[in-house]
Amino acid sequence: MKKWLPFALLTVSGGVFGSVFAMPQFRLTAIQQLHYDKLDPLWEYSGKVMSCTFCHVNRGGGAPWNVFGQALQKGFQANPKSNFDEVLFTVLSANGDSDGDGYPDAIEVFAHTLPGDPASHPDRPLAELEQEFAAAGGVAMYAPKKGGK
Ligand SMILES: [Ca+2]
Repeated sequence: MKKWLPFALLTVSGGVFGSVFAMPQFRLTAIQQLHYDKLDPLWEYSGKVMSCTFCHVNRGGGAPWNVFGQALQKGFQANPKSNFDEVLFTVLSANGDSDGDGYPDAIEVFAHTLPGDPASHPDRPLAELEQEFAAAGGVAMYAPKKGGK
């Protein structure tokens, strides 16, 4: 009887809460911290908001990581005691362009393109986006929430 319990739990959680439980914590944090949850009221269930290729090479996630994912890994190595949300904010605040497509990572986040894939980038002039980004609050919009999540 006992050996069936994990299977039974998987079946139950795979139903209603499947997407939420299947979504890794880093992705859950990033989606909310970068306001991607505002794109779809059912983001927790659709699983389509912010693809794994935001940080990973493969659509299914896991190793290897793309250049933006590697920037986050380096951030963790530099500050091993930091939480993910702090590392993410530090990397975005550095105003780097991980994939070298001419659009800084934070601008790509703002424009909903992939900061780790040079084939994905905004199709509008950088100066125009930078102005909009600054008017919306700039990188401070992506600061970790004080007092934890
Ligand atoms: Ca890009």
